[in-house]
Amino acid sequence: MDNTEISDRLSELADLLEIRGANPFRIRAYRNAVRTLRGLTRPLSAMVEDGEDLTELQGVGKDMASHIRELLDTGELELLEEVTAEVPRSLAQLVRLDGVGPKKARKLWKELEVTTVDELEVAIEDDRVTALEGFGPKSVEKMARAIRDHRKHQGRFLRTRAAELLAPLLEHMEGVEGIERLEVAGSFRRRAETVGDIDLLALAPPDRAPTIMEHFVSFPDVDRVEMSGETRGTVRLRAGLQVDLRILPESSYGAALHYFTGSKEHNVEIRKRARQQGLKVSEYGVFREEEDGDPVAGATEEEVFQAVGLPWIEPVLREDRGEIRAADEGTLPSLVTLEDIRGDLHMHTTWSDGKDSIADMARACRDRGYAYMSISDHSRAVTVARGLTPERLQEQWEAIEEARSEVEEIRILRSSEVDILGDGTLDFPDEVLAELDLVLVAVHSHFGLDQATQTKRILRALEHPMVDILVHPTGRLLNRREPYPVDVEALLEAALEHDVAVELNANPRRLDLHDRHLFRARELGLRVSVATDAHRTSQLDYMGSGLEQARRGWLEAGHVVNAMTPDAFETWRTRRDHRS
Ligand code: DGT
Ligand code: CA
Ligand code: CA
Repeated sequence: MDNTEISDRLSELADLLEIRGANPFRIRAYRNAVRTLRGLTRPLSAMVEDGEDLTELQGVGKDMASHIRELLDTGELELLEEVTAEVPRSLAQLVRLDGVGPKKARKLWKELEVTTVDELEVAIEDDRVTALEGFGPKSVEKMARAIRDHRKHQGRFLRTRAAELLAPLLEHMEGVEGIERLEVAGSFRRRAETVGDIDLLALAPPDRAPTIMEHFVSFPDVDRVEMSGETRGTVRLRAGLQVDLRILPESSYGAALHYFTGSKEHNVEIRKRARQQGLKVSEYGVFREEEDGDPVAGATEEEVFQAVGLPWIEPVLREDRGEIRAADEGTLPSLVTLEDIRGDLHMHTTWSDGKDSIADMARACRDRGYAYMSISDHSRAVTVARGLTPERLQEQWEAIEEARSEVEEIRILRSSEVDILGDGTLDFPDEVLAELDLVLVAVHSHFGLDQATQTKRILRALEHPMVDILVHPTGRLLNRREPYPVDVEALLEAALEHDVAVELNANPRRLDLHDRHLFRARELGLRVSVATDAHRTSQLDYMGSGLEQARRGWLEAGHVVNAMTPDAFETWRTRRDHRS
């Protein structure tokens, strides 16, 4: 272990001890020692080897010296193990955020069960942090900023976020002459949920390339230019997003568009297929293998596909999930679109943690051309979201009645996002569930159960005969919270057995189910509800990102519950005896 690792470990220990509530003098002793260690110019390991007395160092006492020796000898620290058994280790990371000291971290942990940066971000967004004593709006804003900074230089961007960052750049590029086509390829074009970087392709005459490149790198939001060649440039935007630009001639534009759209796995399969036909596919075009003459295709993507005997394949399908074979056999899916959508079956109002009224949501759904919708506020167990008691729920039904007469053009269903309790039972008694038009169920707590227990818990809920839809089935938050450990295959099979639909939560931060699981749901013949979980009218627009995800999962209108005509939907909704 080098000095940095040792001081990091001791600093972490000090943070955790402080969060646990240790004596301030003891904490100060740790911090003083850490300061000394960070300033050392010689390795501690060498000092120990030379037999030096570490307690002669400023601020290093007997305890600290023995910690250091223990770390050097074993690479571990017993005391740290002991403390982390009680205080979640991730809290030490939390206190490293600007504006979150040990006291605040303790409070976040004890009162909101927040232990990670991810969870803090969610809590801030849900307005749960400002409700704590000692957390003013200013200090919370500071934390939010610290989280953004923390994220900035790590990992992938939500595609929707990348789209926001990209829009001004695309507009900027309109200001230069000579670009005949400008398209975003890569994972962005495949509508992946997150993107690593942006791959921009411009079709332009070669003599225009230098001016175009210059214009590209001079975009005001560029933080630094990583590379700027003749036909290829790479910049990093201030927000941290990397953008590649390639300038291409007409003859190879389609081949490059295909190549850089990927996925890599799809490309590999296309090249294999081409080789069997004596062809070679590259980013420059499709060539006959034995000759090195002109390409047989390259100007358009259609041409490239055609050259290998295939119809054009939508980018969302290019993940090597059987799309090439389906294209070959003429069985490519006819993917669901926004025009197919007839309703939205998951949304919140001011009755729980939503920001708009029932009537506002109803008008907004009507304006989107929907024929039906369901109001699904939280049930009582979800106290942080002000879940409804059965009494409040009944009051809400009166309010729904009023909204029905106010907004007549749309059918408003009484629903609820009923919490699945720790043991898999539901948060409302059957008498209450029986009065609902549509029962959604979801997990909001006990994320830490082991996989077998979690799966069993949810299966129990699915077995309940009044359940219609399992919403956000894995609980994940993109880039922020992993799914809870659960056997998704078992969930899907149980949903099929009990005639329960699964949700594709369209919130771009959730997109839960994952596209692979949607694909599996389709295979099993399950029904999927693509729903926004909107907490305000504007979020009803999440439907678009949900549909991109649905399309990546090969879903057609026929698989989607809320693509049914109002009559068909009614038939499905009332498939159970208890509901008329
Ligand atoms: P990302 O950026 O990580 O979200 O994912 P992509 O798919 O945009 O990947 P990226 O930016 O590394 O490359 C863009 C496309 O270029 C990729 O989807 C397929 C193609 N490509 C890149 N490297 C290779 C490669 O080594 N072999 C093949 N066949 N294609 C590649
Ligand atoms: Ca990319
Ligand atoms: Ca790239």
